[in-house]
Amino acid sequence: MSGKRVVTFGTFDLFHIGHLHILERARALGDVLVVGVSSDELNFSKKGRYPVYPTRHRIEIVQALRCVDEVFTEESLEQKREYLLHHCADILVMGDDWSGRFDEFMDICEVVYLPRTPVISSSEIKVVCQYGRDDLKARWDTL
Ligand code: C2G
Repeated sequence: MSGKRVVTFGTFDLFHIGHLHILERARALGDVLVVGVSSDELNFSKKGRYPVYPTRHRIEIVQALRCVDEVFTEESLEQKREYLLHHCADILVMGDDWSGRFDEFMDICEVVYLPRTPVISSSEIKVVCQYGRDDLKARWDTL
């Protein structure tokens, strides 16, 4: 194995342009992009509800992206250090909603927080599905 390995984590539910853009920017920081997709159970334990799409679907969607090289299931938030070591991370990338939260791993890899894409999120998509997207359309067109 050669090249700089970038590792990132996420749920990637209702996959949207913000997800794509962070994965593309993460991949551009190195040569190999490894994505830990959080399991349904991890989401339930964290948020008290399951994602809309089951783990298998979310993994298949992320795996199919041109910018993604490897995917694994993130089963536990507490195992981040093990995941980073196991996947030989040179860089850990997260969106800046996680700013500072993963600084403890700076002893084993570089930690980079990239700016989130504004306006769009899985939660907002759920709202749009319920109420329509008229007010968001103009903002989404700028992304
Ligand atoms: N993201 C982004 N722009 C958005 C929405 C999300 O850049 N508009 C980024 C997030 O910052 C994150 C990644 O996309 O880095 C995945 O986002 P989520 O699916 O919301 O994942 P999250 O619930 O933050 O799970 O161990 C950490 C968790 O697995 C992260």
